[in-house]
Amino acid sequence: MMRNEEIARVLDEIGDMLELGGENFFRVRAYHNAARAIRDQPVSVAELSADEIDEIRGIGSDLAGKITTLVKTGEMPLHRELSAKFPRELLELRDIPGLGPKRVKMLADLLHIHGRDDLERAARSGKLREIRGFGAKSEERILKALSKPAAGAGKRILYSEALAIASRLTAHLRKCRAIREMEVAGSFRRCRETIGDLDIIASASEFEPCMKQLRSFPDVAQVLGSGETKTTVVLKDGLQVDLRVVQPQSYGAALMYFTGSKAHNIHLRRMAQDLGLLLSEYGLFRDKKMLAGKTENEVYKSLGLPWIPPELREDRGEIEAASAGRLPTLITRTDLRGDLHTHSTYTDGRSSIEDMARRAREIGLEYFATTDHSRRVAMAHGLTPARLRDQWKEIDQVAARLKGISLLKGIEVDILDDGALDLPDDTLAQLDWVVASLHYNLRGTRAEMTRRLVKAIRNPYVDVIGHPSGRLLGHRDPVDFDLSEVLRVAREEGCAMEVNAQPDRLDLTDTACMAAKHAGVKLVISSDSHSPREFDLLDYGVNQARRGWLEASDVLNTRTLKSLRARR
Ligand code: DGT
Ligand code: CA
Ligand code: CA
Ligand code: ZN
Repeated sequence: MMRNEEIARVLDEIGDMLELGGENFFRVRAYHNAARAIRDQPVSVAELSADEIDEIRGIGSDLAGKITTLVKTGEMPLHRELSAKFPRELLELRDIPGLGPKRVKMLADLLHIHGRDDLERAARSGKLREIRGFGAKSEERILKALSKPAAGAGKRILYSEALAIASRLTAHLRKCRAIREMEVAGSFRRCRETIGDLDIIASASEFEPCMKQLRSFPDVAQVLGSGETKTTVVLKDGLQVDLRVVQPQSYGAALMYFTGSKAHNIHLRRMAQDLGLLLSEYGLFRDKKMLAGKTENEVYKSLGLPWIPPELREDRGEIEAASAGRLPTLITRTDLRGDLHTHSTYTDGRSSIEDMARRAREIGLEYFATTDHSRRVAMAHGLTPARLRDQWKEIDQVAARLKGISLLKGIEVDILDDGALDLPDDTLAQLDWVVASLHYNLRGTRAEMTRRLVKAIRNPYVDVIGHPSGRLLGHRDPVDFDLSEVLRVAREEGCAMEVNAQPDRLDLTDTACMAAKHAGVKLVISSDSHSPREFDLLDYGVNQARRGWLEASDVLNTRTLKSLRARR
């Protein structure tokens, strides 16, 4: 069964190869749009009928038929035809920074370059600079890129890692007195789970001092370029940072443009065109007259829209919702009243229940559940019913000592291979809160994994499925299961889905949150804390929930404890 990512990759390759062949822009874009639409699907496209694929926004009936063929046969005739014409080695040149399909085509046509070796030879012998649009600088840049292994290119870092770097970097930049306003834009501002590079936008009275300030950041390993309005550096850990400085009257427009996403920008620009206007990173213009640009608010307003939160700017319907006055009121961290997935020293947590409780109270939570592992998770000394009863005594003692926070007795019970749970029902029945999670044998078939999850959801004592996909960003692929079926049963059983806030989990994903909300399933944002400090991770879970269009009412742990209890 082909995964969505595999289907999308084939479509992207077709788009790129069509572009290599000089095909028109609209046809090229149709394939890239379709690839994106498929990546955004929370359900497996391979299981949809041609008619259902046709209904996906961004995919026409012609493409829907081709995708069905691809899924059925594992091949798409057009892809095969193009692959014969454009060898993989040539296609992969498009991934070299500064190239892209259009320029690769020029190199192939004019210099007969068909792979990395050809390209390196041409760059070394100074042949590249003879081509329009290339210079000595681009030869240098390309040689540098070629010196790194192709596979290492495009490595993304976790949002949490980017946040740590961005905080130090912006603190350094703010020392520059010329800077007036500044923000980290790009995927970082949209709070994507991983970040490719940092795009910083600033407005300033004088530009050069800002550039100098970035170049002097202690972690800079290399300055790739530094001009009047833009400086690009690579930090020691490999992360690239672009700083763009603009005039204050363009700050909002530049911030908007470089926040993206690209798809959001393209949609807005088309809207502007329909109004007879031009939208760019400099502002919104009618003929030569600037209508807006100083703030984002002003630009959106001039397009007839309310300001759109960056987390929504993915062209997943936010522009339509904004036009209709139906943007969601996104959940915020302060909406959370409790945390319903935490660990203690009884299993793999690093702190006592009391220390966890004190910290939870300190950050303003009204309640939290201790949900240690069940016995099967032997590596973490998972709890037997007897040890669980010991834990309840301790919880009662801590609760008696500590005022101002309510402690819930919970468990993170393992979902066994047949979908049964790792503790007997009469034990689960005595708990305040039951998280059920998959931890072992995650590589089952789609049907098996769906059946396992469905069976766990059917258990009347399960309140929420923990980190439902089991993925670890950059390390472990998600479990293959039928999300729409799981959501359908969860809705029936009143079982919630977790948004696990651990920065390498962020599970459910943003689009899966959207699907859950759409299916009428409630969410729970949980830190899965193993120490008091980790309650702070809740922020990342909230980010992910916001990207999934969630409002406070969609999330159970925004409720008071009384209303949460009434639900069971
Ligand atoms: P990343 O860095 O891969 O995590 O993702 P982004 O979204 O930060 O992408 P990046 O750094 O390539 O570009 C930053 C923003 O600049 C992007 O979100 C939208 C805007 N942008 C970049 N290229 C284009 C383009 O070709 N057209 C339009 N309309 N906007 C673009
Ligand atoms: Ca970026
Ligand atoms: Ca960038
Ligand atoms: Zn856990």
